[in-house]
Amino acid sequence: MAYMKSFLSSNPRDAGLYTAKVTLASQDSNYDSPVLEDLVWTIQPAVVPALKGDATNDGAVDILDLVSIIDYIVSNTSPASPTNADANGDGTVDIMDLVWIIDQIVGS
Ligand SMILES: [Ca+2]
Repeated sequence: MAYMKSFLSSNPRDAGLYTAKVTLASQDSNYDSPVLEDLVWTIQPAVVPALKGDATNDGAVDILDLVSIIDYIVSNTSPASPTNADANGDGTVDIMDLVWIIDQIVGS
């Protein structure tokens, strides 16, 4: 009777590339264990939710985001996170996003 063993290369709870080796074994001394290829899989990092208004993508909503959006409006310089720059989520980056961010800064 053959059975299966699996050995993980490391703890597969964190993002990264993992391999596992599968070995078939038996108490029967005549059993010739087949050579199996290592199992390889990748765990992707969790998707970090976008922070509305964080145009600079530095994890905070502050005056630097206002500057980044103004740069975009005035000189078409793309913000680090165009998705976050669309703070009000209407599909465009414009003065209404500045108002949204100012409301967040003043309101907090
Ligand atoms: Ca917008």
